[in-house]
Amino acid sequence: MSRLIAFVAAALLSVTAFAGDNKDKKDHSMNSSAVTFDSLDKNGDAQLSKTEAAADKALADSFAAADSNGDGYLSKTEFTARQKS
Ligand SMILES: [Ca+2]
Ligand SMILES: [Ca+2]
Repeated sequence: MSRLIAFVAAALLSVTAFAGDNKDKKDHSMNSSAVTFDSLDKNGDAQLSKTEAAADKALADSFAAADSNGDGYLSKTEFTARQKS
């Protein structure tokens, strides 16, 4: 009986650890990567509008916080500052 409990507990633990691990890896790769300012700036005006930022969900979610001067656009400086924080 206690062996069964130990087995179930171990199985649950490894499942949670695995899931947590996976999620972490995903988040890191999303933050560090692929999506660059230039690739998001579709119209090439050196500012990201909210529409352009919407292509990157993480950026869209933090758009207001990243727009430190509150003009409704992200400059390259604002975009870069957000990535560091
Ligand atoms: Ca733009
Ligand atoms: Ca701004």
